[in-house]
Formats: sequence, C-alpha cells, structure tokens
Amino acid sequence: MRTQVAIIGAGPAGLLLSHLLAQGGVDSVVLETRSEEYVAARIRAGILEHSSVELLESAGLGARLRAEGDEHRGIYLQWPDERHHLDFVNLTGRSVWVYGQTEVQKDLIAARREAGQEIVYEVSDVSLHDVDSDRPYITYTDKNGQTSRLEAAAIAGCDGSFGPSRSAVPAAKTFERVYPYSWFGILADVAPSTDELIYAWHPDGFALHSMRSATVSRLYLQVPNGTDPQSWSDDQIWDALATRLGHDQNGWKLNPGPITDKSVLPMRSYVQTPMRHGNLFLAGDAAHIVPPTGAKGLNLAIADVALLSKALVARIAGKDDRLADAYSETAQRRVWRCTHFSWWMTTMLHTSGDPFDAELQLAQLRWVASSEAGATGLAENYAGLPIFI
Ligand code: FAS
Ligand code: PHB
Repeated sequence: MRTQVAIIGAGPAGLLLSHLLAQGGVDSVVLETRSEEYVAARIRAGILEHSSVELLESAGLGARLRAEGDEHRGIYLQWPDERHHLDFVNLTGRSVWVYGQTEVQKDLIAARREAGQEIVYEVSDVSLHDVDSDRPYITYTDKNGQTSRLEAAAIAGCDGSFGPSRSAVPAAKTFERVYPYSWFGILADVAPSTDELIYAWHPDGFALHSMRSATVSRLYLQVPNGTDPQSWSDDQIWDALATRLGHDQNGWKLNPGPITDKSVLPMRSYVQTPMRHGNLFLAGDAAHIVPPTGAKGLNLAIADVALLSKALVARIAGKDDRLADAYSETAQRRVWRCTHFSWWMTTMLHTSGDPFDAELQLAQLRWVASSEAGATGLAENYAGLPIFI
C-alpha cells in the first residue's frame, strides 16, 4: 500500500491527526495493534482544557461534547478542615470540560469511519524502515497473518509509551522521573458528590474526586507503587476516599456506590527529544508522559497533533518544510510547560511522609488558595494554555 502519511496508533493522537490531515487534503492510513472495540472502550483521561475543546469544535468534532460534556468553571483545592474553589473563568476567562477520553475516541472513530478512513486494526510486528530517506515505509503483519508493506512520504509515531516509534529515533535524549507512588482509580455508578473536581491533600495521601457524568463518578487515591487493585475492599476504598476528601467537613458528605472498575496507574514524567527524525514525527505519549495530576496527558497529545497536522499539510501539500523543520522545537516548548505543571501539581499534593515536605505543601496550597497571583498561575496552566506557545 502507499499513502501520504502512515500513522502508527489509533489513540486520540493518531485518529485526530488523520482527521486534521484529511481536512488539509492529505491522505493517511492508520495502523493499530488492538481491536476497534478495545481502543474505543479504554478508560483514561477525563478533562479537556479550553484549547482542546476549541480545536475539536473547529475540526467538526464538538457536537456530542457540547451536548453531553459538562463545562466546569474551576476546581476545589482541599486539605484538612479547608476547601477553596479556584474559578478559572474569573481568573483567566477560560473553562474546562468533563468529557471522558473514551467519548473523544468514540467521536474520532465515528468521524474517521464516516470519512472512509483506512484504519488497519489488530496488526503486529510493526517495523519502521528508511525513516531518514524520502521513501520511508512500514512493514507489519495483519490480523490474517499476511505480511504487508505501507509506503508513505512521512510516518507519524502516535503509538503511545510502548510503541516502536520512540526507539526509531536514533540518539534520542530522554528525561524521566518516576514518582514513589501510584494512583488507584475507580469508576463508580453513583452521582458525583461535588459539582466540580476536588483535589485533596491529606496526611494519609492524595485523593481526587472527578466524574464522567451525572450518574458516574471517577475517583483516585494515592497508593504505594505496586499496589494490587484487588487488595483493597470496596469499603476500604470508600473509607479512605471519605477521610481524604473531607467527609463530614462543614456538612459535606461523600456518597459511596457500586464500583465498576478498579485500576492502578504508576506515575512518571518522561520526555524524549527530538520529536522528529527525518520523515518520522512523534506525537502524544510516544514522545512524552505526564503524571495525570495536571490533567494534561490527553490535552498535550491534542496540542502536538494540532501542530503536526499543520506541519505535514504544509510539507506534503504545500512543499513548504518550515513548520516541519520547527515541529520538534515548537512542540517541546509546550511539552516542557505541561511537564513542569504536572510535576508541580503532583509534588504539591502527594504526601511523602516527610513532615518538612508536608509543611511546604500546605504553605503552597494556602498561598495558591489565598493569592490571586497564585491561583491565576494554576488556572493558566490547568485551563488556559493556548495550543501554540
Ligand atoms: P495512546 O496510548 O492513547 O494511543 C497509542 C495507540 O497506539 C494505542 O491504541 C496502542 O494500542 C497503539 N499502539 C501501541 N503500539 C503499537 C504498535 N506497535 N503498532 C500499532 N499500534 C500500536 N491522562 C489524563 O490526562 N488523565 C488521566 O486520568 C489519564 N489516565 C490514564 C490512565 C492510563 C492507564 C494510561 C495508560 C494513560 C492515562 N492518561 C491520562 C494519559 C492518556 O490519556 C494519554 O495521554 C493519551 O492516551 C495519549 O494519547 P496517544 O498519544 O494517542 O497515546
Ligand atoms: C479524570 O477524570 O480521569 C481525571 C481528572 C483530572 C485529573 C486526572 C484524571 O487530573
């Protein structure tokens, strides 16, 4: 087969890239190792920042988001006996939307199917070849065991943190920080106990109350690395969440309910540079990972692809290499801004057991909650970053 852009990965980065390229008149083929059902059902991110919503709407992907998503003005910061609301709209004029990554995926899969996009699911043995030539190609085995070759003018590595694209960039420089704790995430069939997200600091550990809809709650607990999700009973989970989120504080109550999904997510920061080698371009988790505390993972993938699609359309349709030549450096500015913010939120809210750290964290939380400058700093990064900085 031959196409203009060969995309590895049908996550949000790969599917949105194929959509935006098509809008620029550039054809692509998407290769995905999992089944369509699997990539449509994966439970992951939950928050879309302002720029992501604007981009999805401008790409014709905002209808269900606007109809079924939930616009939030801000978040709550909580610590024992205190809870403070940060109003991003008052501080920056920008809001965020609660709309699960699974919903974004469903919208992207539907849009690509409607456009007749070629997505080859359940492939294996994906290998990249001649990426620094002007005739790069991919070999792979399809679900019928047939070996195939896909030639393209460019390859987009949107294959996440375990795909082959990362290692196809020779002499890449990598930065990594592994955090000494993980997130224990649950989905529960119970109405959220709050109107907007609660990020809670507690001596026992961090907790987050998020949601997916008016009837489904999404909550997280800081746990030690290596925690087995089956080792906690439902009662233990709800008791820990209630303690950390301030149940019975000022009359507020956490309403428990049936838990429908449990998973433990290790936390790390990872950045690889450059995000381009010859005709291979990386986007999304293939190039960087952030701890989910800043709700940046999905949004950063969207921002990369907004940039990369413009660069590839200019290069392939317009024979203009300037954006493609600047892609890695331009993308990395936002990657590092989001990497710093995700690290800052994570280290401010997760306890280490060290009493000095605890006092520093509480002092920082009190400053952010009481200072307009501090609150605006958090709001700008959480909701207000433009796509191109
Ligand atoms: P993805 O990982 O989503 O997609 C990569 C795709 O490439 C996958 O479909 C994979 O199957 C495919 N692939 C891999 N290897 C391949 C190969 N060899 N050949 C073909 N295809 C291949 N972010 C948040 O903001 N908030 C959260 O709460 C949050 N929770 C998360 C929980 C988990 C368990 C994980 C792993 C991530 C979470 N994230 C969260 C981050 C997540 O949302 C990512 O940032 C987002 O999915 C990035 O999108 P992509 O770059 O498309 O990568
Ligand atoms: C989620 O709803 O899954 C979510 C929300 C905010 C975060 C991380 C995850 O920071």
